[in-house]
Amino acid sequence: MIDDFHKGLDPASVPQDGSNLRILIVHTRWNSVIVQGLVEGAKKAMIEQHNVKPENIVIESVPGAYELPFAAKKLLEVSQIRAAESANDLMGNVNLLDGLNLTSSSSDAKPASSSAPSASKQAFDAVICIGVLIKGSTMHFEYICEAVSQGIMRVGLDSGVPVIFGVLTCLNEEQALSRAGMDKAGKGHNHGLDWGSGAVEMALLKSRSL
Ligand code: DLZ
Repeated sequence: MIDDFHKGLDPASVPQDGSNLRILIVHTRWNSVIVQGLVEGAKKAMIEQHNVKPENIVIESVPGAYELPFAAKKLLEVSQIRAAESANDLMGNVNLLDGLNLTSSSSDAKPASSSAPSASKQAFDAVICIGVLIKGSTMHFEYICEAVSQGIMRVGLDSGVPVIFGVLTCLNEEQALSRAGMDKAGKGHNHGLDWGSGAVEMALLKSRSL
């Protein structure tokens, strides 16, 4: 047994400053108590360890884990279109969402004279998908786990924006509670903390010039 065994993610070798990042958390409403603990963990790490501004963490919910990849893809695309639209506004007031059948109000577009895009017009730099899947007595669990893990990876690779796999795939509720740091014995570790740090590190890696 290693004496200084550390559960979870070791810190990166250099500080990861997230003060200019905008992060999307999409979480499920299935297993909501445990999911909420994980969401809080992710927020805590981003704000307290990486200086992400609380107003730059956007939180959306979906019914279950199966819906996570679709929501991540759609919300990411909308944020990218809004950011492009905002950049366009600075130059010539073209609204890219017009005609795309996406819910956006052009009334909140900035006038051409405004200086920098507001934080809400910055595209997301990373997405964290958070959910808890607990095995039942049928094959449902296996199908959903496979679909969700593949779907989340696909959104990240297709978009070029890191998408963190914050989905616990547990055999029972005790395992899930422990991995959210909510077990009675207090020996668990909140994986949400690691997902928050991971999102910041990957967002910075995405824009790093090597
Ligand atoms: C249906 C279902 C079941 C049985 N279990 C879970 C679960 O443990 N965790 C979770 O996030 N979602 C579950 N769902 C819902 C599915 O993810 C999905 O929302 C529905 O199949 C509708 O597409």
